[in-house]
Amino acid sequence: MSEHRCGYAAIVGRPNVGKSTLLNALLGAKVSIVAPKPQTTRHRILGILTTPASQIVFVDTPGMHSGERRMMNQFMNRSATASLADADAVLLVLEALVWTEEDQRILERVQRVNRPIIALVNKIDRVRDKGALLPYFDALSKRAHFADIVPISAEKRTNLQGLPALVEAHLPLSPPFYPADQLTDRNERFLAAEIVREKLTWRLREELPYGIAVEIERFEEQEPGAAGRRIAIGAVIWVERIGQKAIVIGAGGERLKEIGRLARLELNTLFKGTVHLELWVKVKENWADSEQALRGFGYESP
Ligand SMILES: Nc1nc2c(ncn2[C@@H]2O[C@H](COP(=O)(O)OP(=O)(O)OP(=O)(O)O)[C@@H](O)[C@H]2O)c(=O)[nH]1
Ligand SMILES: [Mg+2]
Repeated sequence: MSEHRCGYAAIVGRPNVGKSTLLNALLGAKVSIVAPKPQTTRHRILGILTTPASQIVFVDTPGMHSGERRMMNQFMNRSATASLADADAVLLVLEALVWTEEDQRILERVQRVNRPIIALVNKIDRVRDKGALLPYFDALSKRAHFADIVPISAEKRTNLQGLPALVEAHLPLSPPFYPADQLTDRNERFLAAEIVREKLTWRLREELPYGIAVEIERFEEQEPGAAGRRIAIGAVIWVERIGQKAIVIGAGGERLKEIGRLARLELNTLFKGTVHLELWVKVKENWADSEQALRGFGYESP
């Protein structure tokens, strides 16, 4: 135990680069939701990887972004920045062959905390001409001093095996912070709300997902049945305007029904049992600009 290492590794980067996909792949379990649209993750979420020699506490963060004026976006950016302050190592996730002004701004913010930075160049499965990666890595290595630069595909799980060892090397000697069987700091209630929001994000077009929050009003575990656990969940989907309510519900209630079906199926798998899910759609005008509403929905302002 004296050689045991434990600490935090913050996963940061632009929205949509694949941070949450990476966290889930590293853990071999879904603890953070994923969607093909930016700004999917809104909260700091821990993913705990325990081996005999170490415990790495990965911190998934909301994608850092600028240009959004809403209070929710400020909360998201602050939460990502605060995760940096606690980190023993930083995993900066990038998209292969892409370097934007936003990446540059994030790199500068990361450099200010003065921790080892591992650059993870993600989505290499999309790069047809692998030769194009060499000049990209070369340019990247000149932008900052990186402890490592690792090409990966979080989605295809390419080149992830060696990552924990690279991170471990930067962690202090310490006993584990969490029990060996704990995967995340978030409870099932939180995960249920997130899964509903994930299905909404996939099913709704354009801007609408950003104005949606999901709140679990009821989470009741009943006596287990023959098929395992039985859980009754009631969730409210909060939208910002009455017109959005109609869109979420869809003609004849079809869209909401489909979202409920998809969420329920996934929750059955995640919770290893049978979930009964009831969804309501309610309006809370401009909740994403209301500090009180944000706090009510569990947004932390670090
Ligand atoms: N082709 C490819 N797609 C990927 C890879 N990793 C993630 N994606 C896709 O990229 C999109 C965004 O993934 P997320 O994991 O939600 O990205 P994120 O960085 O957590 O995004 P935010 O939470 O919005 O900041 C999803 O459609 C993923 O399936 C990869 O290695 N290859
Ligand atoms: Mg994410």
